[in-house]
Amino acid sequence: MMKHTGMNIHVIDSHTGGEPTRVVVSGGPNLGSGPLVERRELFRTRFDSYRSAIVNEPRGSDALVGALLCESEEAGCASGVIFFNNVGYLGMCGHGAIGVIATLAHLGRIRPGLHRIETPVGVVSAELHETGEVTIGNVESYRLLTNVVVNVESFGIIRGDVAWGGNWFFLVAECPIVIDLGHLEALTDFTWRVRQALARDKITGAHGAEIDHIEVFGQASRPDANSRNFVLCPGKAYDRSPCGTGTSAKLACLYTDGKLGEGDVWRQESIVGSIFEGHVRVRDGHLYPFIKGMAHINAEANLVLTEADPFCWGIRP
Ligand code: PYC
Repeated sequence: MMKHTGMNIHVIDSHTGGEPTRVVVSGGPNLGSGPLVERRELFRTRFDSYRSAIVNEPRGSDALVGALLCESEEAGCASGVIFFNNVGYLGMCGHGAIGVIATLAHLGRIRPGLHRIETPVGVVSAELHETGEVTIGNVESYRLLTNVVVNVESFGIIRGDVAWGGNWFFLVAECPIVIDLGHLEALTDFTWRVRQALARDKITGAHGAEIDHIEVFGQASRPDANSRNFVLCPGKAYDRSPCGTGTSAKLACLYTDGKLGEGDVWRQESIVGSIFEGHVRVRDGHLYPFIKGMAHINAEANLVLTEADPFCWGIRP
């Protein structure tokens, strides 16, 4: 019989448009109180093994995004949340925020209506509709750089925009590879090379922040969608959903280019065919994206940590 570390981590899993979220309801690291950005730093520096135990193999997968529920600092929030993945920590996460709201509803902690959740990059609103769909009112989003030229190994000159949607994105409007599941390897290879070229050329987000999400666009496969995307996440997994923060960054670019008006609907299709519906609102010259999607709860479990398990704390790169 394996010796138990005494730790059980209660999680609820869901997927939003195919992209998985694992919400840590209890048993995660105790990060105390204070600004969420500081608690995320504490998570990173003192408790990173929890991140790996929760989302990495053998319990998780490269695609899984974790969401640690924390007490919020801001008044009137349903919860605070810190998102993390196979290699580190996120600012916001659109599909994850939709998963968090579905999870809080599943737990009976919230009912349909308007809620707020606090993330390390700001408070977002979340409207839980009677249908179970969720509309996230994201943090302010904007385009930082336009028509940036990078020389990408094996592909040559590629142009794209740098935009913030709660994470930093490089957005390539015209992808040289067909965006469908048959081209996953080629898409991953291309976007990974784009990321490497950005790092080589020291092209960053604001204040030198690393651009760790690459988003490329092509023709939608569904008649009810405006575009289809492929998003490479920081740990080299691709987003199965249309990526909430990536769609926010796209909306910021479209609005700034005059291609989308305030309140106009943009339907972003993902590589697996799921849809996020987005629009923007402008307040005092600041642009706020709204992203609607649906999460489905698909597991509720206790993660068991046993001392004799050589991979108790996950397989790390
Ligand atoms: O939906 O914002 C998102 C997201 C970021 C990384 C994976 N999903």
